[in-house]
Amino acid sequence: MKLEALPVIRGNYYLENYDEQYASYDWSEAEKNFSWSETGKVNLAYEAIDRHAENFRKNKVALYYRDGIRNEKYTFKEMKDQSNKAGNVLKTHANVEKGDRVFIFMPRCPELYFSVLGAIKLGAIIGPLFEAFMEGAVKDRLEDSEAKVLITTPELLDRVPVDQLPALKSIVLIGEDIKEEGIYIDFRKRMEEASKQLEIEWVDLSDGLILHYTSGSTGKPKGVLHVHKAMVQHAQTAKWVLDLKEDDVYWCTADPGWVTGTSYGIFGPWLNGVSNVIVGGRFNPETWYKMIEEYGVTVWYSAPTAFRMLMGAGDEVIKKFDLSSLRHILSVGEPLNPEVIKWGMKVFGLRIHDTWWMTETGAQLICNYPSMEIKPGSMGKPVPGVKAAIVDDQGNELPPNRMGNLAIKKGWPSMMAAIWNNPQKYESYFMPGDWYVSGDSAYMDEEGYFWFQGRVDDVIMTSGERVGPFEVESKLLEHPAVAEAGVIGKPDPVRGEIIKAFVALMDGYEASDELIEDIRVFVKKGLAAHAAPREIEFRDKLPKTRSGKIMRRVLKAWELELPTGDLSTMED
Ligand code: 6R9
Repeated sequence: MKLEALPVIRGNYYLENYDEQYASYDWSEAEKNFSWSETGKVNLAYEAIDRHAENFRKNKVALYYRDGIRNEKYTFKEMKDQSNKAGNVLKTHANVEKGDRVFIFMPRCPELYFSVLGAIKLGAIIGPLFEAFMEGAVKDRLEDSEAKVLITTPELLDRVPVDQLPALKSIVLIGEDIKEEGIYIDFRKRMEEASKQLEIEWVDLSDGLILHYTSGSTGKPKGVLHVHKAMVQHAQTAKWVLDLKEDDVYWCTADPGWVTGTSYGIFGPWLNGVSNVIVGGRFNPETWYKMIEEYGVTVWYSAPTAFRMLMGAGDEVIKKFDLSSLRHILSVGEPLNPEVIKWGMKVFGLRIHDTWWMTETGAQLICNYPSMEIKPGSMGKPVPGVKAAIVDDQGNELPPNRMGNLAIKKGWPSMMAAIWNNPQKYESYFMPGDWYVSGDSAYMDEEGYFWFQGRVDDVIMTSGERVGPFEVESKLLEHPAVAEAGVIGKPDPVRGEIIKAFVALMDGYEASDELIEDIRVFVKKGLAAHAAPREIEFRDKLPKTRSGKIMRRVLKAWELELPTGDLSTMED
């Protein structure tokens, strides 16, 4: 589905002349922004925090933290002190050394950020976990990574099967009335007495930084390892794509348990010395708008599900807030429906810019830049220094408008360095020709814009026609009764597959045969006859990952009455 291209919004961008910069860009240019290119002393936490604490940004606010109870802010100098203290706590009481895995399992709070940075300063590999993980999910990850230290809260402790984790040597607890016996350490008490002086562990660019566990369609979640070198791309894309500048107030809504919440919730903004808003607690439309108003958020990075939920909350609530500080909005994680972009235009007067990347890619690769025309429904074009293409199953590049595997030429700075303990899995991502194969299917149009079609295994073949579930889902979402939609191919003896849609209805709508027919006709008229779902089933809620992706494999399992497999990344 192609909508008419919309014009560029505002000037003054880093990528003013995208085509020229794309043609000539070399990542070594971005490396020159870092002192390590001269000193040889590398540590991401130094570049993100200490460097600013020692320059004119010393008293600039680095972190605005807010939840239902806490309302705090920390300057770069204070962040340096706090992360040094946290580093000292981990070093002195938990013997954290370079290369150790330090996992963090707790809700967002300032201490989470102090300890993440403190652990990185020691050269440890951090492993952030979603607070909603249950015991099995926690165990799988700590076991596979052989985590030595876990930082958590007393409330979450009963989901940590300590006696089944022999590698786990210390548990740092953040909370009240902590008893320091056995392997338990009271974070707050130890922070009070910790020194603000910490000697940073200088590492190599190829040393481990962070492990993010991510689920595939089969097997247990795998640990995607990123190294310090990724900072080059975190910093550079935060300029090009997020368009971050000195006076911006930036808010990324993602949790650090998801790669977006680290690459762009911690590293990207702070590597650029930008004030970063972190909001804890649950999603709530009023609270979210209030945060934008109160902090004067200028650049906002979120995800389609969140935008759709805001959309579902109605436009009345928006009118209560002054959101005029916003100048740039971005989205990641799943297809951004043109419908949502239209809504964004209407209520914020801004286009929401889609960005495509993955846990494995570590940073943004294909994006709608603020400086270029965006095409709603398209993910945009590759960032300079990144070669993207559509390839067939043998690694041959396909011409424009042909659907195939979305692939990236190996070697961008933030590419994953390993799959933890699983070299075979790592190798399986690559194809002859040095292509990293994403597992997404897409096509590229004549102007070089990439259009997402689905995960490779989600694409539907019906009566010989290829149908991307996203297109159908997008169209379904335009129907006034549809709140959420997930589309799968259901095996069919005649047509190969037929299109089946699972739909959650907006409040105030009742399931009925008339409504089913109305929705079917709507898609048929709006998209194509072959794209209209032959079957529509209503459900109260659809299964989604915590980052908002409709879990089509769960829908498929429902449909075929098969086991649903690993659900550890599913939201509550
Ligand atoms: C950052 C992140 C990666 C998968 C990816 C794709 C989907 C991400 C998207 C998108 C359509 C976009 N995805 N961004 N699909 N348009 N702009 O999301 O990482 O959780 O590893 O997911 O998400 O299918 O392959 P991760």
